[in-house]
Amino acid sequence: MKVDANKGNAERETTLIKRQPRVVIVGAGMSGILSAIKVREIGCTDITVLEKADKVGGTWRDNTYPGLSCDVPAHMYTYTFEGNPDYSKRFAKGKEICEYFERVTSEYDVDKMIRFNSEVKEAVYEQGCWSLKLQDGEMLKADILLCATGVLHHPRWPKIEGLENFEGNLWHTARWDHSVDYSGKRVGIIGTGSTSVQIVAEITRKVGKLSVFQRTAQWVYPLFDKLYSDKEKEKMRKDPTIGEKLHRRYTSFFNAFFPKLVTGNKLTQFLVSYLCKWNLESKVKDPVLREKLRPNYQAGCKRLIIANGFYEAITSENAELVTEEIERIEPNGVRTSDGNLHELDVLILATGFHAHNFMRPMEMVGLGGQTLKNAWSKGAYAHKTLTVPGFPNMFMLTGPNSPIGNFSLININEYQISYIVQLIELWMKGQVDEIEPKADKTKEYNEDLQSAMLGTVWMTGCKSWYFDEFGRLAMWPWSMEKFWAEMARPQTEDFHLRNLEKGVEKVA
Ligand code: N01
Repeated sequence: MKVDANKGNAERETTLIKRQPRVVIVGAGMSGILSAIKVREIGCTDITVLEKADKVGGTWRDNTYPGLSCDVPAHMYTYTFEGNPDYSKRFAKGKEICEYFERVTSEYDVDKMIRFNSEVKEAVYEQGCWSLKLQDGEMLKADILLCATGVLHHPRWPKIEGLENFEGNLWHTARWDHSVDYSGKRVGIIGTGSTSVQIVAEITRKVGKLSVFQRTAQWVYPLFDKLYSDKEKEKMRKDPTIGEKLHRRYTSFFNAFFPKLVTGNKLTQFLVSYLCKWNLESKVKDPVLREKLRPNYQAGCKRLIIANGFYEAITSENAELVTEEIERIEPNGVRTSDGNLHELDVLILATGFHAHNFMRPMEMVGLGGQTLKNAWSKGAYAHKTLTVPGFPNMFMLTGPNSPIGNFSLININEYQISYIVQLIELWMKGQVDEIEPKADKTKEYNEDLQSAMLGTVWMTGCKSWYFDEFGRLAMWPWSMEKFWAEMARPQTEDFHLRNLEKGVEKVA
């Protein structure tokens, strides 16, 4: 094990730890790996990570499409306690990021805690204990349940007539079919979100013809990339403080920019809009194409795309932007509302994800037999993104209303886990058996969240995956400073902290 995380912390805590919880973490993506490390740091020794796939990495394992990279600077997209001097460039490729998570998993001995091919189907809570049922019927017990199941995880297949009749090759971007050689072929891609833009930039030069089906134009913010030379990487390897400084610098830079775009800072909005317009106007010379690509809403309303190469690709001779509505899919291609059939050999669905499922379809039954399906029947909600009334001793990473979209998820998850472990420590000290957020505090919190949404850029007139199926904005409407402050320490008065033996609530 690279860092003896057990040792330092276990020594710190030994005198305080009265009992060991059985901790189960669902998911071995970036938040699950982090959770395992951080829960072990407070002295937990009985930790199991259940992963339904056969590898770690979550979204970085599932997404393998050409051009996949991270639009958050790589040195910010690492855990604060473990840098990566080997990144090839500022905005690293998906493969490198996945390799980073694999390395951390093995160097921190998280692999010893993981059980692969273990999908949790059901979790039932009773008297301080979660009973988990796996896909093969095996049962497992947990005192503490951590759901690290990710956000952009369930591919969204569009409801388009005739999709099932397409006779060429068809796949969703998150399930890329590497057995198909698309070079020289007629390829269509539906969608123009962050994923599509990266793919278009990469594959246009290889395909025979590319048809990009755009329903809504998107603002594209220029990505200022940089390659790291062997010399620079060597320097970072020798001196880890360089990577740490970069991490801090990018975090402050990002914070000065993208979250403020959301919360209505006029200067940031002006700068971001200016750079997006400059990007479009300087790279797309054809006035007709340029206007088709120009969004009619404010930059940042939809998730801002940060990318290079898209405008260059879409203006190349073998690419066409199709803005007519898709009428149906036919065996040979896509029929649009102007009557044209766009004949295709390959059709790629860059149509995004069901972003509001969280740990569902896993079924959860909490206190008094209430189900999560019921509790969330009008939309997913949580107390401070982490806990749900009626579901004690259960904590979510990147739960509802986490500040995703415009910040590094790693930063968000590190703050969330630091809050969660403080509550787990109460359990370990024997002070409480059952930790459940109060329903009235959660309601109040969610009312504040929704009223704060009114002032955000997301409400300025566009549709996006930030809205759930009930039309509620499922995002974080405040500053990152507020998020960091809220995650610093749990307000114990927000929770029922129960001693089950004595049947009383305890003040921790
Ligand atoms: O998905 P999206 P994505 N007919 O939902 C269109 C993260 N990410 O996979 O805008 C026609 O953004 C839809 O059209 P419209 C990032 O957070 C991160 O691209 O709804 N079109 C849209 O154009 C991102 O936001 C990185 O009108 C249909 C597209 O499909 C999130 O993932 C890289 C349609 C879906 O766009 C999701 O991005 C990549 C239909 N029936 C992604 N249905 C990083 O670098 C949907 N569309 C970190």
